[in-house]
Amino acid sequence: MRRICTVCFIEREGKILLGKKKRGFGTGRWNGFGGKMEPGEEVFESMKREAMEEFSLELNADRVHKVGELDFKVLDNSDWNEIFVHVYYGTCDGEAIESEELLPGWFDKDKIPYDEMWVDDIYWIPMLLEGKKFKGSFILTESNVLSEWKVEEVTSFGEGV
Ligand code: 6OG
Repeated sequence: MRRICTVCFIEREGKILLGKKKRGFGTGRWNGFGGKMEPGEEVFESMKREAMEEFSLELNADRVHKVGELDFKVLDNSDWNEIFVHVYYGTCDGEAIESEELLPGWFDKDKIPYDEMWVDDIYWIPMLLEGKKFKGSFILTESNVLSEWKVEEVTSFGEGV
């Protein structure tokens, strides 16, 4: 199965907004907000929907920008899943409000809780925080063990996924 997802990181006053996943895939881990794209959705439209559903935040297309593409192969309950993730970074107004899916938390850039996140994050979040664009590919298990990874800095992204 191949899922196409979004993930978005909001910065405000030097802090980064993360969400602790309360249910479903990745429960208990901090991550940006986002999720699986619905059929027929554009990338930004999908992320805007997730921002509203998960944090009651209104995203503005001028204030968040694509910074990364990540390709995962995840061994999950003895099945290999492929996950492609569009990564966005930017800012927005409004208060992030807890939902059934996510608990919000604001973190200093030098205190990102990598040990409570997906194991791949430490290889690309520092690039995001430095304003770089990147592409990464990872092989890992749902129990968060990484077996192969590669991340490279890029200047742009091609069309399509
Ligand atoms: P739902 O399936 O709950 O969305 N995501 C990952 N993020 C990181 N950092 N590492 C991974 O390694 C990931 N796999 C998925 C994409 C899942 C959310 O989690 C992200 C989505 O934002 C395997 O709808």
